[in-house]
Amino acid sequence: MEIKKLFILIGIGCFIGLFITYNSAIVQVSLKKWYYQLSDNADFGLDTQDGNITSARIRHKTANNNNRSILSVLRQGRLGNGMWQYSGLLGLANMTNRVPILNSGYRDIAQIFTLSTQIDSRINILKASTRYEQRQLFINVEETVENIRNISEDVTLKGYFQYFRFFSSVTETIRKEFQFRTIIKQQVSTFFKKVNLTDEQLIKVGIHIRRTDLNTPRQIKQGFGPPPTNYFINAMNFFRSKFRNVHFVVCSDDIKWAREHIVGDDITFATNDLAALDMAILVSCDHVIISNGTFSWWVGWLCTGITVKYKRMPKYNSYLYNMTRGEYWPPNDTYNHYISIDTI
Ligand SMILES: *[C@@H]1O[C@H](CO)[C@@H](O)[C@H](O)[C@H]1NC(C)=O
Ligand SMILES: *[C@@H]1O[C@H](CO)[C@@H](O)[C@H](O)[C@H]1NC(C)=O
Ligand SMILES: *[C@@H]1O[C@H](CO)[C@@H](O)[C@H](O)[C@H]1NC(C)=O
Ligand SMILES: *[C@@H]1O[C@H](CO)[C@@H](O)[C@H](O)[C@H]1NC(C)=O
Ligand SMILES: *[C@@H]1O[C@H](CO)[C@@H](O)[C@H](O)[C@H]1NC(C)=O
Ligand SMILES: *[C@@H]1O[C@H](CO)[C@@H](O)[C@H](O)[C@H]1NC(C)=O
Ligand SMILES: *[C@@H]1O[C@H](CO)[C@@H](O)[C@H](O)[C@H]1NC(C)=O
Ligand SMILES: CC(=O)N[C@H]1CO[C@H](CO)[C@@H](O)[C@@H]1O
Repeated sequence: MEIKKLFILIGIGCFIGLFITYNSAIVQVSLKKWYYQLSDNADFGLDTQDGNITSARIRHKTANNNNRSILSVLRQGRLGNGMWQYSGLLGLANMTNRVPILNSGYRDIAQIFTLSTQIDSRINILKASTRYEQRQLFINVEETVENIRNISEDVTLKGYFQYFRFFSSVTETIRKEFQFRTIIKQQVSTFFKKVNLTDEQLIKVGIHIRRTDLNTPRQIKQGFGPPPTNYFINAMNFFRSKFRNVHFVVCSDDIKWAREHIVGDDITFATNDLAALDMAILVSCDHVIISNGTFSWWVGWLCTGITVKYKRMPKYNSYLYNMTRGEYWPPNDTYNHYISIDTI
């Protein structure tokens, strides 16, 4: 009995020790390695040499590429950030010849889109393995790739990867995977029927207005601030003069503000509780008008018509602007056409 208690105490002590090591390391920016003893799951392994652990590795039974190291990414933020992290993972796995695996934090994304990447909750153990943390200030794809290549073990990424160059090598794959599941598409068509916007002749323009969490002085200074009202008015007038039969569909986290400031008899306000449904509604419009925010970025990227963005977003020479070296918006291509509109 006493011995059993002692073992339990030692166990708890080790756990706390690991926990503290793990958490204190999160704040560091450089490479860190953790080794973690697992005994009861054959799928996980530790490489040892003369009894010393040399690396922690997950051996995947299902993948026939067991000799390729795994890449995974922590899940942070909401839908838009989850999409960045997923596409960053796929692109970086491609560039570093690794097997991408998702932790169970990605279930929400997998419920919205049909992802090719396997979710495996056991991947959480990689927290205990090697971790590579994206440097906050610069989004440097080449350096990230080199850093990952320099590690032979499995790697868990931590970061937001809000930069399209992270997934440029797999753009087509991302486009294919980020198609809404049938159940969401059905909700979209139910919505359009409910608000009587099924007329094929009608040019539908989605407007995403994000305000509530972007309005602090710090965020505005950093280049994140919400676009001014006049931007939305000008953007709407751009479409009103371009097409005869245009109707706007507004999705916003501040629908009260939107109703007060965005006026006209050619507007429908969507009041859904589901971010994914809002995104699907906006993307299925012919064209979109977007705000700041990762959610808006993805709406603009996924919509295959014209994407109108605020000309001063991100603010010139701001933190956000510098972070992507002025390349926050991807170039126009087969699917994307960006038009910038100002307040004047
Ligand atoms: C294993 O660890 C012991 C004790 O830390 C050390 O003396 C020994 O050199 C290590 N062996 C290898 C192969 O690293
Ligand atoms: C994987 O590694 C094992 C042990 O290192 C080796 O025996 C096996 O041939 C390798 N498999 C492939 C496909 O390279
Ligand atoms: C990377 O992506 C390209 C384009 O999809 C593909 O042809 C290639 O096989 C991928 N490489 C790896 C290592 O996944
Ligand atoms: C990767 O490893 C090489 C060779 O050891 C080294 O020269 C280089 O600086 C490393 N790169 C990074 C980004 O740490
Ligand atoms: C639905 O919209 C069409 C125009 O697209 C209009 O003619 C019709 O009256 C509307 N129906 C209802 C019930 O509002
Ligand atoms: C962004 O870069 C410019 C030019 O290098 C610099 O003047 C400016 O201070 C930078 N902005 C921030 C927020 O670091
Ligand atoms: C896309 O094309 C438009 C012209 O139609 C141009 O004004 C805009 O700068 C281009 N956007 C990008 C990101 O290159
Ligand atoms: C795309 C982007 O950078 N959006 C930012 C808008 O502002 C919010 C709140 O500050 C940020 O979290 C987003 O990253």
